[in-house]
Amino acid sequence: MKIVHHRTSRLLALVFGVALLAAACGGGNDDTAAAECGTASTSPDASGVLLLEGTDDGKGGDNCFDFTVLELTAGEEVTVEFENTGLLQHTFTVNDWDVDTGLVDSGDTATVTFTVPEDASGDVTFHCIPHEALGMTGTIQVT
Ligand SMILES: [Cu+2]
Repeated sequence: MKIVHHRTSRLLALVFGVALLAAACGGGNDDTAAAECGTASTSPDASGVLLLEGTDDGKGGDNCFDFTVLELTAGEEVTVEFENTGLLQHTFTVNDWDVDTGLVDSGDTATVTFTVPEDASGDVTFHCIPHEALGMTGTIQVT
């Protein structure tokens, strides 16, 4: 049995190409296109500001949040400063709470302020609108 080693540059080109194709088609479930975004968590500072980035995954993909778990408290006011340090346009969007930055260009920062609903609990999903299908999603853990 022959073992094939992918050359890094070829693999990166493939991942990027598939990502573009999937984004253009608005879908795609090819596992090779899914970003590996990690599981880092964060929470707002004492003044309610939460810094979040739309960024790359360090492996050639461009469709990650730098934190994929946000720890929020029911009833608290949160200001998300969403910086796009990636290459493509990204959003920070919480459908359940009508929160959306709109498309943010590479290098730009968008700020959105919202109040976590008093009756919220458990896990709420956030995502980037253009790249949800590529795994650019995260979880808000409400306590
Ligand atoms: Cu995105």
